Amino acid sequence: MQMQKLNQVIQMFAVDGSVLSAEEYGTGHINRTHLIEMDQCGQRKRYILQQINTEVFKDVDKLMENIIGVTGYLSKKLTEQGGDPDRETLRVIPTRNAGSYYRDGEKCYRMYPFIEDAVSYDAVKRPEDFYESAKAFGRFQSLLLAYPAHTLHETIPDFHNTKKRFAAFCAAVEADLCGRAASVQPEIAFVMEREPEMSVLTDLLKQKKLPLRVTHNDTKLNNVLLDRQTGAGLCVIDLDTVMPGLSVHDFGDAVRFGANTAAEDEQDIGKVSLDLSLYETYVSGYLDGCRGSLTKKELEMLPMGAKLMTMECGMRFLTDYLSGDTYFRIHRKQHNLDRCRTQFALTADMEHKWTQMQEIVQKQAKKDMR
Ligand code: ADP
Ligand code: GN1
Ligand code: MG
Repeated sequence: MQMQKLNQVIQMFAVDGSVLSAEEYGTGHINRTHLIEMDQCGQRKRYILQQINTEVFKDVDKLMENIIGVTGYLSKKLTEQGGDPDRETLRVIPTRNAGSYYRDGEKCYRMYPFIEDAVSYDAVKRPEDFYESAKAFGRFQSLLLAYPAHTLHETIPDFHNTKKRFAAFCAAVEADLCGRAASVQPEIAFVMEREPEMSVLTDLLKQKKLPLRVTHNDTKLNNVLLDRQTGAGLCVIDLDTVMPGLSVHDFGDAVRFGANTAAEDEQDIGKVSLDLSLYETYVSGYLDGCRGSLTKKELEMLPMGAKLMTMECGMRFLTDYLSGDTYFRIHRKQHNLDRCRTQFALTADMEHKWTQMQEIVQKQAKKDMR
């Protein structure tokens, strides 16, 4: 965004001072994030300014209503528990006329204070960090246990309905908008072979064997901030997809991203595998964060959550590749195809390590079963 435009947007928010610098920030695939530094009477203060992706989030009023509701609730809970709401939850900065975001034609912007002395990682460097991220996501879920879930809007309908994602994938293969289907036959076959599994978790939800909870739904490692000094899990961010959902999906999405021995877009598929030790680390941190709130069925289904989130994500990347790369931001040709291939390689490795994945959960859950 041009500096002049940025200045004009920032003017709309209830923040004082003048802009010292602004730079693109983070590696998210959906929104556009800027780190803004302002001078406030000689003091430097930093903010996050985000342009919300309105192609993905069609109803920004509802999206922001969710975020205001959840962050307000978390802030109260944290205060009650002696936490620090200024660092442990996001806070939406209102616009000058008390709105939760600023709309300029098709473009929508929101602002948060930048949480200082915190880090977020795109890959696990130390197992302790992964443990802390798991505990933070588990804690996030347990803090929201009593949140009135019915007041939350579905910001992306059927976001983790794997069965519907499969149907959307089949439609994209059929439409073959870019004529790419012929070149990805092995990937298409990989999905088709696994059709029967796609509905396992949604069926359990329908049968009320898995509880609907308030979940984050996008638990990538870089969506949690860790304290720079102590390394402790600090603040769960990227709250656009906080909706009623399944705990096993939150667990699974984090595992697919963080316990992969390669990056999500690695081009050398030989480098992709499930790191069982990191997987165990995540199980242990997540259970600690959830503080005994997971049911026996949820515990049993954690490995399935990991496998289906990996499968689903790969399928979504492939759907986007077939449809002309309109959803996920790409930085090179075939970026979505590379991403899809890592997810399918990881799914296959999980299938290979299935018994160990189950045994690890059983071992860690012994202290947790109820
Ligand atoms: P996206 O939806 O595009 O993934 P995020 O909300 O995750 O956007 O923000 C992108 C990155 O910006 C995060 O990974 C994190 O590093 C950083 N970030 C976002 N909000 C804050 C904040 N309030 N304080 C500090 N860093 C933040
Ligand atoms: C997107 O916004 P970001 O980069 O944290 C996507 C997730 C995918 C992820 C894959 C709203 O997350 O569902 O798992 O990319 N978010 C949305 O990296 O679709
Ligand atoms: Mg993010």
